[in-house]
Amino acid sequence: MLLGHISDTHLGASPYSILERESDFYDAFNEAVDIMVKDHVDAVIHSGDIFDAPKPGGSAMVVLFRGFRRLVDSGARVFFTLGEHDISRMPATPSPMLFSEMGITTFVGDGQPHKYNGTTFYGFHKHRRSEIDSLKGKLLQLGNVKAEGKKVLVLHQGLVEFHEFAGEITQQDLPRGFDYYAMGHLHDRKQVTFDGFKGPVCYPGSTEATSVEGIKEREKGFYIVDLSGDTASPQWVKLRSVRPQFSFDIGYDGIKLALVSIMNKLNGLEKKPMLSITVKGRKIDRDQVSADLKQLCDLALYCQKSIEDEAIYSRELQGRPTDIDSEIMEIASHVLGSKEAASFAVNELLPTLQEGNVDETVDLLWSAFKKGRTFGP
Ligand SMILES: [Mn+2]
Repeated sequence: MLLGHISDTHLGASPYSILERESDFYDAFNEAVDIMVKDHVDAVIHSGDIFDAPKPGGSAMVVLFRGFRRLVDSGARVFFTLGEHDISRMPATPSPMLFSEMGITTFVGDGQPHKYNGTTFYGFHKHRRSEIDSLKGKLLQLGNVKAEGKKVLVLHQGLVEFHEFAGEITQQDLPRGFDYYAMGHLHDRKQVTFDGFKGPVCYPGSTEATSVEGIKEREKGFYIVDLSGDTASPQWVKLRSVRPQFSFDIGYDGIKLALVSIMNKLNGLEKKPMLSITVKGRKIDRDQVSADLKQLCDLALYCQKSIEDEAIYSRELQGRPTDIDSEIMEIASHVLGSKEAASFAVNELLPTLQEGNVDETVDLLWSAFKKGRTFGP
């Protein structure tokens, strides 16, 4: 059994509100479909965050339909679960369910066994932080299931081992004995086989960079997994249609030379890149720098510029606190009027906000309110 494992396609996203960026997400998804069709995969797993929003636009729906249709026509069965981006806060049928209604995909986020070609697929839809205990209970029960042949688990959750802040469960919460763990949620690719596990735990990462990921050099892709041997063998496939992104730190003194070498690096790219440029130095002539950067930025689809003048920063840097964490807590306590409120904001709300998970943050606020937690001074 050859498996295609894709995740976090965020169809419909358009970072920085750029139309070309919306197309980039479709390009990346379509390229992954092309490769999976060419490689004759028997099954495809999408691990959630299929769409960028619970109410996707027509373009995103059509791209997804055509992609899934091509996979099905090539003989593959398509399985999927839901991420937090697919699930509305208002109780409603998530948009990707339309495609299982039409019979072209199978929803595996229901915790039930789905048998196909001698392999059993289990999965859960995204559980938010307030629902995590219930998910842990269900995962514990999965540890006891007996299935003939291979077993695959599909989840859209972060593992603490890979991401301290975006993590919601640990590897201890995962049932042992599965041949492959098809994970979604973390946007950077990860692969590890933990001690005592039968198969690897794999995050393919997002197929294009969403706006919360910032602008930096990176690769995007997905997995082709060979399940025919004793142990699963995942191969990560890089997507070539992904728009190039670069982040450069330039010294003010050598700016002209640095710009020439960067322009050479950007030559011959198929898509105009996303750029983040930081110019560092002392007593920077900002108008001159803007003029210098213009030629470079003209080569880019989007150019994020920042100028850090050490002559201005040095006074603050001298007074920099040795323990930044306690400094943040002190400022937050001062602003919010109590230590409890500061701890709630910094330790609980900030980590999820840093990940851009506004929904999850609202969840935390709501459950704190329901539990009657008070933060008075
Ligand atoms: Mn995602």
